Amino acid sequence: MVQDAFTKVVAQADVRGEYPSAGQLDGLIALVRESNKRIDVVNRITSNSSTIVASAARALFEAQPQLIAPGGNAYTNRRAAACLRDLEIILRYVTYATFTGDVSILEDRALNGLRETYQALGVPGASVAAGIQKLKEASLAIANDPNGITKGDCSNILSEVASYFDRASAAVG
Ligand code: PEB
Repeated sequence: MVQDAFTKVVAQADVRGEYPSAGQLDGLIALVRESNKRIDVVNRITSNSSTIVASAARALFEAQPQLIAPGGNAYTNRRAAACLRDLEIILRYVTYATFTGDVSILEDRALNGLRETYQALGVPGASVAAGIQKLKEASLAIANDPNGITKGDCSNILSEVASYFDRASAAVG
């Protein structure tokens, strides 16, 4: 089920028939307090998404040129386009997870069954996983850019974002 950080706490409390714990409330208070960072990160990734996808694909094809050579899974423009599209979809779901502060939308709507889909299509999952790691690098570089933004400690939100990319690459790799 798709949840956000708040819904998740409430749903867990309801299963126990209890109020949310003090620790859970502290977590949600911290989430609200830090929410400008979260929204800034989502905004930066979203508004640079085509640059991020293009540079991740370029880096992937540079590292694994056999993918775009005759016989490779991304050979022909149609399949290279499908590859870029897949990276774009993953990036979009990572931004949704970041925005909601919860991995479930990424899990349920993108990663669930993706490994099996790739196996059935003959798309090399390990290469997709490598592409997702390139997406992560490109996204974090842009999110972490100190220019044009109030300086602050963004290590928590950036490691959370990194964990969503890692989850996605582990799901297909
Ligand atoms: C998943 N990818 C492909 C297809 C689907 C997905 C369902 C088949 C249908 C189609 O082509 O549109 N769709 C995609 C996704 C969601 C979704 C993530 C989540 C919600 O709905 N080939 C490579 C690279 C890699 C790649 C390693 C990184 O060599 C991707 C990019 N995906 C790739 C390719 C195809 C594909 C389809 C090349 C086309 C395969 C083919 O038609 O032979």
